[in-house]
Amino acid sequence: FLENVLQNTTFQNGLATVDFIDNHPGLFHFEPRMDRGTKALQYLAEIIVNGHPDVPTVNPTVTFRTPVVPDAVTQNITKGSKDRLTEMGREKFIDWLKNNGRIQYTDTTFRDAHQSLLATRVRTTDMLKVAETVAKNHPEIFSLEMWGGATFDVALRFLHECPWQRLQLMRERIPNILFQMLIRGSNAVGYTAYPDNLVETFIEASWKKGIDIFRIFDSLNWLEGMQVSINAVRERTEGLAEACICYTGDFLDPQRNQKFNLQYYIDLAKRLEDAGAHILGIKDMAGLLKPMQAGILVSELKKSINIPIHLHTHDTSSIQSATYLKAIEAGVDVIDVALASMSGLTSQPNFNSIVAMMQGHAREMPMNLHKLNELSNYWEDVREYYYPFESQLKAGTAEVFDHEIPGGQYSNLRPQARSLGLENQFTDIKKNYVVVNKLFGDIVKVTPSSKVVGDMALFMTANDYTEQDIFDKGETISFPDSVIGLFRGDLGQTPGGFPQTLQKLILKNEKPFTDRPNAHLQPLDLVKEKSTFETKYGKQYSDLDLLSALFYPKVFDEYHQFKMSFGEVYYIPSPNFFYGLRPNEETLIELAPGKSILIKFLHMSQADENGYKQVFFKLNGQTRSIFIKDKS
Ligand code: 3PY
Ligand code: ZN
Repeated sequence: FLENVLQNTTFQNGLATVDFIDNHPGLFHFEPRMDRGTKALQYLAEIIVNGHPDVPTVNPTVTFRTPVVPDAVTQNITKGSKDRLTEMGREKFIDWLKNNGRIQYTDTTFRDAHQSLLATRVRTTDMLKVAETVAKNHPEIFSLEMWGGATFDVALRFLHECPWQRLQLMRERIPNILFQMLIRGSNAVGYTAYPDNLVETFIEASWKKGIDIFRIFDSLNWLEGMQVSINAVRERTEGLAEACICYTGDFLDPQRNQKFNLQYYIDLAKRLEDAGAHILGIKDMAGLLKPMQAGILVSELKKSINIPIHLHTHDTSSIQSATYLKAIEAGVDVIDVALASMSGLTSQPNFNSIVAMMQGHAREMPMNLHKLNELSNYWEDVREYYYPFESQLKAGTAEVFDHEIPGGQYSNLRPQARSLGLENQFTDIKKNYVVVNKLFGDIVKVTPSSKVVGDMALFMTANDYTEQDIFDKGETISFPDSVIGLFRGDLGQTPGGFPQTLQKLILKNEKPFTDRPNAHLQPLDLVKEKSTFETKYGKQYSDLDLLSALFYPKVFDEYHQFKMSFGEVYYIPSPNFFYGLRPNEETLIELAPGKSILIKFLHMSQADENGYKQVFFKLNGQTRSIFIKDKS
């Protein structure tokens, strides 16, 4: 993006002197402005000629069904949990949640379900189409998890869309149901520690844009890593702080419960309540909480704390609906589910079937199951668009109880192994994941700590190292950066500390720290950051975009470059976004409510001597063409 004179602050403020033109020749270079239709053509032409970089295997035989948006059962949107929170205020709302008796549902379809099944690739447009229907047909839903976790990064990096815009557009369509996000404590929506004031500003901005429940966790269950976020939710918003215990191991297994035993979870839950959590989250990111354990854990927690309990799991083993039933009978207040067609395996248990399971139960929450099934059918068709991102997992596996790999990571690890040429050794990688966990002293494994364990497992597999080799050759091994960071204290502290012999081998002469990694970071001067940001990008972006850039500078820069070439792409229908158009195929693109363009791809020329192809379209009936360099 080149700034031109009209965007220059010196010029705008009337401070340009006579030599201004000579000193700033670049400001008088005006980029040709392209309208949105032309930019959309530019994007489609690029995909038609060069394909989508993320979709290497376009299968020409695939045809997509047209997803059907369920009809609304009411004309108007009726009140839901969001209205209840606003009307009651936090304290009364929490009392209501604890005492109303009915099981409440969080639908994760808009976030964790697709993060776990489709590499987080579901696009805003596919969500927007059913948003109003969700608001009208299912106001009984307690909350919609629709933001945070990996969605922030992936939206900018791979989908070239603004995560804030998704939040805003969804909020406009769903005013009545609580929105929930996942926030990685001091790692916020990223993978490293950020300055406290960035995390605080982010939380406040997210609340203002529509997030109500902040599910806060720390990847090592370190309370200090969550406290800043809990305080920020309490002090800077009127939303709810749901602080998590991340569940790992098996507290009923004498081989696995030295560290993570029942008392450990109860103590942590009490500390989270004391730290100001409004709700306790049990975050079972790998789906290790078996039914008997869930019954015991929830009953014991209910005796020990006064705040409501929200249970999250992944159905990797395929028995987690039994876990839910046990937890419901033990008094859990809210459970996380995903619409049928987006559920199961590494995603959450099946919403629709659990509603059916609960029929006749004393704690049943009546739902319109027929409409919920129609909604699931919509997603079944939409899911087809994303077929290149499906993990190859075909059935639930009890092996998860051995390797403990979180749902979101499990579907990612195989492609990661493939990219390193290690796919044939996937069994060894899973075994090494267990070895590494033991080496590291048995730690909680969830983003970002799970990534470190994964990196080390890949590293050991690639180099054919055994556990013994790590100790014997450790002094000369240069460990992966993420492993060094973990042992330095970059992600915080683990219960009982890191094993010291290994820590010395990994860190060599570097000294680890045991205080908060964020305490080593200077607070950001947001005014100064804003001005640097504007110098770079001009005035076209908001303070929210500045936050995106502060979390992900390089990704934001690429997002910006992309936007300069292709404009906004979130409204391009997914089949066209990923696969372009076939000759004579038409697509209707809704640029804004009531403003649509009709694009038909006609044909394309052979490449000229410089490698450019001319792509011909009809745009609202007029023939247009675009030149695209063929990169093949
Ligand atoms: C995330 O941090 O993205 C997770 O989903 C962790 O479970
Ligand atoms: Zn999850």
